[in-house]
Amino acid sequence: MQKIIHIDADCFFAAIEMRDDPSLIHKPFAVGGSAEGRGVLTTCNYPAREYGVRSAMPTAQAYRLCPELIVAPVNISKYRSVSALMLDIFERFTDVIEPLSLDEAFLDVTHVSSHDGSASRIAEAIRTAVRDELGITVSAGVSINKFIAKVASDWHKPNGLKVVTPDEVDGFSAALKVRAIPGVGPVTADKLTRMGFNTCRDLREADPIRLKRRFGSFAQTLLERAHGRDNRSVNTQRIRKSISVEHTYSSDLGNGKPCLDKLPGLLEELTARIEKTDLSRRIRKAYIKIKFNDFSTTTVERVGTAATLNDYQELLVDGLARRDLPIRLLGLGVRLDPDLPEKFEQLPLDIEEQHP
Ligand code: TTP
Ligand code: MG
Repeated sequence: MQKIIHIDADCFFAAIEMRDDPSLIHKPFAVGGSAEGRGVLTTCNYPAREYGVRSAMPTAQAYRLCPELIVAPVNISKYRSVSALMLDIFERFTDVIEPLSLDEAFLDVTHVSSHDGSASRIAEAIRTAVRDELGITVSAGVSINKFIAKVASDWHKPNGLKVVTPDEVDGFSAALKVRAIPGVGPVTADKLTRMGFNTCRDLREADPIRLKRRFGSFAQTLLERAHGRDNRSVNTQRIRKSISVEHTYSSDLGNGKPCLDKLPGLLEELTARIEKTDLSRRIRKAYIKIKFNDFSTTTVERVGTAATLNDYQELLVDGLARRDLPIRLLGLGVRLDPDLPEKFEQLPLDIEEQHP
């Protein structure tokens, strides 16, 4: 049986802006284009949602619902970098990750042995790491397949965790409205309701032939989801560019020997990760990452380096010299060759003939 976690950040773009300007936290706040420029909102915080303000709403309309709404412009490169850091955190827990958007991903933790192999505890550890290191909250759903995990991550939003155990899947899915099934938009939901199917429990009783006539190949999916079933696997198409480990220390390390003393332990962890991923032949160079206690971050990397203690010591000494401050976080990593993964290497040889 699979163990799947679905993670979705809470009011993602707005959360990042609130982190950077905490005076916005308790005020209705949104991120989007200006009303004058006929802009729309990308998202808004939860206080703004109480006024009925929503994603994709024209900003002018949002002001009518909530005149005191504060709207900040979209800073997509900032959100992209937070998204990349979030993925780095996920990668500490599992290699089987399918990002769905900037703020959302499926993680398969079926074969993860840390946290006693408990998917719920892994999900909590991820939520804590994201909150502590990135200053935003994420909600998580944990279950035996993608469908249930995704529905569950919305259950206790914001900043919530919902676990649907194998025993609970049947009852949990039966009670869902048909609209909760991915792919069922307002039009399909309306059709299903008019056929008498409001919940997944109703849908389970549907005549498969009638359903097929109405919805074609989607009928099969509808019936599976109605029973809480979903056999899709987590699809890791991302091409890995690096492998790394990092550690945030509960009290800051002195700038110097205390940091060097941490290297052997970190390297051991990194080596274990490299061995697990079977990507060692693609290592191009080593790098270290340092976060000082003023939260500034620096990385040091150099061609010709490898994942050896000696190379990391030299890189670390260079990095520590950049600021005379105590250290909050240390990371070791290797950059990988931009080789394509194996499955891309198996392209048919007559590919040029197919695309003259
Ligand atoms: P969502 O996860 O859909 O929304 P959210 O994270 O803002 O709020 P929630 O707490 O309900 O999950 O989308 C993630 C980000 O994608 C969102 O912060 C902004 C962006 N986005 C748009 O730019 N346009 C849109 O229409 C939507 C829905 C989201
Ligand atoms: Mg979100």
